[in-house]
Amino acid sequence: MITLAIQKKGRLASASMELLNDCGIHLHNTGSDKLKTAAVNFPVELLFLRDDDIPRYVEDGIADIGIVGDNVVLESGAGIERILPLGFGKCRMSLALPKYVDYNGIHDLDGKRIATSYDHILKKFLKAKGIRAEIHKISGSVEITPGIDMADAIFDIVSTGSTLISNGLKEVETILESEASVYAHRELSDEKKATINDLCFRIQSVNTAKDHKYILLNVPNEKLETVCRILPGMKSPTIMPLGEAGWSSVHSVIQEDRFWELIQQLKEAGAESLLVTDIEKMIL
Ligand code: PRT
Ligand code: ZN
Repeated sequence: MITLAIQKKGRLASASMELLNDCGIHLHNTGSDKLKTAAVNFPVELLFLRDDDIPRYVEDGIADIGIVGDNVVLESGAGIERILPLGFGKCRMSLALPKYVDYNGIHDLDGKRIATSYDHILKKFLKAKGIRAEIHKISGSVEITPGIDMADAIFDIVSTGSTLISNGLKEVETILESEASVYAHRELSDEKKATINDLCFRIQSVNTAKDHKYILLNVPNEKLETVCRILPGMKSPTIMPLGEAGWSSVHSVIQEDRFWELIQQLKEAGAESLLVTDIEKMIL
């Protein structure tokens, strides 16, 4: 049995629960006020926590693993191991200034007041760059501080950038990229490691499937070679003869992020009747 800590409420909470569900892990229904719950069909118990508490719970071994943003783990300084990035909760941590202030490089921040909730990450970064600045740690609404003359700059999480824009700020330096990841306690029994490997295998199969599409297309035999050269596939594509003489059906798997580009190329190469479907699980 392993204990997995996930965020109770917030940006990572529903994606974490959805991921477990996609992995075929079903939970005992314990209502919305739950602090912990066990799965009915997998040896895992879930702890629902504030995201800031997750690194410490994993470091102390109260939870064996946790799903939490890389930014939160770095800020906590917890000695835990990142075992699997998950591809959701993506964001960056950046320095931003009022948009009318000139910016020529990091040394412009020397002697300035910077507001942030992430003072450890910022301190480390400024030290490495040899910048002396006054760090003002505040717990929320960092983006309003330059407007009320509490700070000259901010260091905060950015996703679309619209919060910065609506507060009259511009992003000037990205210090780190972050996403939700699985982190593990440093010393685990072999039995727990095996269960965690099983869980990570399921997660990878689900996430790889999300990044790919299954496609079927009809191709005149004389164009097969050109079409197959365009298709990356997992190995080579499957080719089957169609009922109509001189035509074949080609099946393959393509990456979601190259989808539109490849479809266009395939059409130009003579493919017809393209059918595209989602893949539920994919094991490489
Ligand atoms: O209650 P609890 O402590 O558990 O949650 P929380 O309020 O501390 O965190 P929560 O749920 O807001 O975020 C959890 C994690 O999601 C963060 O630690 C990041 O790893 C990740 N994440 C991804 C984000 C964002 N995107 C994000 N956009 N966290 C916060 N934001 C905020 C940001 O602080 C800023 O105010 O959204 C605003 C910026 O968004 P844009 O799109 O306008 O740039
Ligand atoms: Zn938090």
